[in-house]
Amino acid sequence: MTRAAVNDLILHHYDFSCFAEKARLMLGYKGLAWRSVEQPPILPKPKLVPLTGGYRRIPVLQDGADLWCDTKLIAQELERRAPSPMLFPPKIAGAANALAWWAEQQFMRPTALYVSGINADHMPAGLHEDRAGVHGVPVPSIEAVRKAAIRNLHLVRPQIAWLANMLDDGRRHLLGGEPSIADFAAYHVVWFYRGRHIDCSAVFDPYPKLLAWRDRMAAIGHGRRTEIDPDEALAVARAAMPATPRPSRPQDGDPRPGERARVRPSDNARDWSEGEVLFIDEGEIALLHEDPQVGEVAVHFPRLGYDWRRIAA
Ligand SMILES: N[C@@H](CCC(=O)N[C@@H](CS)C(=O)NCC(=O)O)C(=O)O
Repeated sequence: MTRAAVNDLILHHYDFSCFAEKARLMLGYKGLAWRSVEQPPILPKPKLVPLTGGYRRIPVLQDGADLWCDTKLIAQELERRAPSPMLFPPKIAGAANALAWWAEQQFMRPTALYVSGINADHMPAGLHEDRAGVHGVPVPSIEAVRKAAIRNLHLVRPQIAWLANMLDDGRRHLLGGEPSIADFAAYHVVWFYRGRHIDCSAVFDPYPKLLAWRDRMAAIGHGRRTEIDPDEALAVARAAMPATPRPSRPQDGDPRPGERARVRPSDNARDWSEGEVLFIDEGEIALLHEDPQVGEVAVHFPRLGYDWRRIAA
């Protein structure tokens, strides 16, 4: 089966998701057309989970019967399909990936707790309860959500100062003149402060260069977006076969193609997806999963930030 054209891409997302904003902006940076499926922000997600075999997070990229989970892998898939402009310029790829990892692993969570705390009374129904489940903690009282804001403000302020310092010499982007994956990863965290019921972006006011960078990133836009119904995305997967994978390069101890395995995020929303290993290398593991609604799908995960287990035959 040949790969579909770049504009056959479907993004499963919802508007206020910050990781989805990173994906939307990367699609815009690559100048791509894409179809948009709005998924619910909380469980149940009956039109997503059949495609992913259990993974519930947003965003997920789809092309036919192939699904890419996690924006780290979505970024790499977009780079393969549309190499220019680059998200991972070779000379700075290490620094860019490391900065992106910091932004998403350390800067994002206190940001979410700060912004959600300030907006505690204005979040969609059921969100606080759902996110407690995602993070495996008891459901907090609304008072506890409010109180988390001030504690987390003290954690985000020094990190905002780091970001501002990186831009202080007048550079247009974090690692030079052009955006890299570091900018997209840091930008979507900064984006999250804005546009909530109570806007929280005054924390950036002391840093005009950071604000100018934020506005430059926002101006990249989202590419060409067309809305489709979630059932259409399920029908697309049902009508297609997973694309032929690249040759695998398993590392020591890895499951081999053809073995059964399961994979889940190691940080939160730790729901397993299970299937036959279709592809594996140092950066990615793809499972062939079968679902009565969509038939066979290939569900692709990054290695970093994910656990896997072999399933005995
Ligand atoms: N590492 C993941 C993180 C994705 C993530 O945490 N997404 C949030 C939304 S911004 C999510 O899915 N929350 C739970 C949900 O929507 O069900 C990525 O890069 O895609």
